[in-house]
Amino acid sequence: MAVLDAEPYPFDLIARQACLVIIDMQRDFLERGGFGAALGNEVSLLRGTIAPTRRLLDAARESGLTVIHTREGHRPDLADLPPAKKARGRLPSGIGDPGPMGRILVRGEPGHDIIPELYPVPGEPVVDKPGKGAFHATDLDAMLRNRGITQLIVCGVTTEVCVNTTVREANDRGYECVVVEDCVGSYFPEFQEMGLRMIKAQGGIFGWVASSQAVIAALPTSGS
Ligand code: TIU
Repeated sequence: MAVLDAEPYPFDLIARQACLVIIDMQRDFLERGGFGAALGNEVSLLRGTIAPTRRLLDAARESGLTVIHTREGHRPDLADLPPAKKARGRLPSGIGDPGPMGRILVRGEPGHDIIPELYPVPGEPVVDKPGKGAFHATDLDAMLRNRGITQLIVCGVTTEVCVNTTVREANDRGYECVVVEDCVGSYFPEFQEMGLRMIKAQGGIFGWVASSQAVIAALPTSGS
């Protein structure tokens, strides 16, 4: 066990029971021409998360931590796309429609895939999720339980949407979550701040918040 410097109070990290979960670091959210941009967002605000997440991912791989990636998206036939989600925003070009990186948020299309900087390596599961939360309609919970995982170190985008939804789902299922403040990003600076404050308020109502430096410092050196 290692003590991880976190808010609202130190977190007791048990590396063999912990998993790095990287949420939706997909081209559709982080690059121009994708779904994030179609919603009217400036994607450059998210790109600051890439370098610290890369450093944390390297350290997690080095120390033998379980790493799981998620992607938000839908089947090519859109059978898993709720009509309400398709209609939301009244977008001229929305989910399933052609865009500069292929059909928007559709599995198998270039825009749906994970950015090259954080691409999974063999052995790291990728969870394809149709919703904002990573537990809804996926096998993530089974994967975590099969591996004896009880602690999630959470990175990804966006802080107030898929990260917050996933952390709330995980918290209700009994997992302890540490959200890595410099490895989660929002298109809205005020939502970034509030998204993190909502997690750690009230004695850590949904979990803990820590820096990537603090997480890296608490990881075991490989083999220990
Ligand atoms: N729009 C927005 O902020 N986010 C999403 O739609 N998905 C995720 O956060 N992954």
